[in-house]
Amino acid sequence: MSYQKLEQIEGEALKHFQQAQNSKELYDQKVRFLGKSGSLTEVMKEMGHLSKEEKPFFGKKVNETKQKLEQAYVDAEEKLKRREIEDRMHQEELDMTLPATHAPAGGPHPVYSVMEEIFTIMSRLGYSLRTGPLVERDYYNFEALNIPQNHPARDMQDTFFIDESHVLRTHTSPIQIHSLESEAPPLRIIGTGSVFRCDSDISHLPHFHQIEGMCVDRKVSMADLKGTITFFVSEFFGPGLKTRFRPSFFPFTEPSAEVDCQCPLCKGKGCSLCKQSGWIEIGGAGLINPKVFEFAKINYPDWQGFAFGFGLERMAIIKYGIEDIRLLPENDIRFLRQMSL
Ligand code: FA5
Repeated sequence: MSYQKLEQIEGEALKHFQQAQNSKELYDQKVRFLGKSGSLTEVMKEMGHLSKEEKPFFGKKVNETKQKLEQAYVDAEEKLKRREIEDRMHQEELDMTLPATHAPAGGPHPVYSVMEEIFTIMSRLGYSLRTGPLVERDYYNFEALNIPQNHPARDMQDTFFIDESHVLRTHTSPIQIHSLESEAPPLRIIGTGSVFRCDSDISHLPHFHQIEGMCVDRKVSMADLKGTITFFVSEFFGPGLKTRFRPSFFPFTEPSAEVDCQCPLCKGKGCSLCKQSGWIEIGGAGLINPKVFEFAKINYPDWQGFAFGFGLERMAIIKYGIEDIRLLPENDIRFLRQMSL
């Protein structure tokens, strides 16, 4: 009777192991047949009714059945796992026909767009790009530009000093000296990059960018300078905004001028951006001072030149009508999105 039952349990267990649809169902069947209170344990309890001679044979048979079922369980479990993986792979198959998810793309910062546009305009006039170090020797930032130690002109630019003889460059004009020292005229160069001053309000930043232009040739006059800047400014802002030149002073140019552009917000009527003047200063310019040529060991008046230096952030606020220059370095994504070009 017990042998018959054992065979019956084996047959049933094998059938249910095969039919289980997932790991949970299979495990439940394992508990049902092989668990502590499972069918096999129950049948072993019947051993008590067997004779002394029969007991070892029956015990052996029960063990064989148990081993066989345990192996059948392992096989069924493996088969189920493989099937589950295959099903998942099938469900998660890559569908190349699905529309792509949107990948947000970045854009150039308005200051860099301004920089690029200026290069494009100036390269049409034969100017090519130069750069220079951000940490400058005092000599290049001041001395060679005819701004001697203890000269009041140094107060024009509030300077961050690194040590006694090095500064964070306060303007891009040192690029003029590097170029004059290392290249032979005639020259038409444009230099750009970060500059630093201890300065901060609605129209001043401590870290801003400038663009420097320099032309050195046999005969250069204020008319050439005015013509170049007028062309450049009207190409950049469009013909709608007027520019004007005001007599000014820079130790490295003589004569010197300040270049103003009409305020884009009030169109010259006066507002908070232009401090009610109707004009915004974009930079300085002038004919290169013979003293600068002397420092750079270039023969004046055989060679003459003009130079100009504009603030890129100022040009950006004029072009895009931005009311506060400090929005530019803040990099608030909502502001930059409005500016995205
Ligand atoms: C200069 O820096 C001269 N190197 C320009 C120059 C070059 C004159 C060649 C002659 C020949 P200035 O300090 O004025 O000049 O600065 C030039 C421009 O930089 C300003 O007109 C303004 O547009 C911008 N700028 C100056 N300070 C700041 C500031 N703190 N934040 C933003 N822009 C500024």
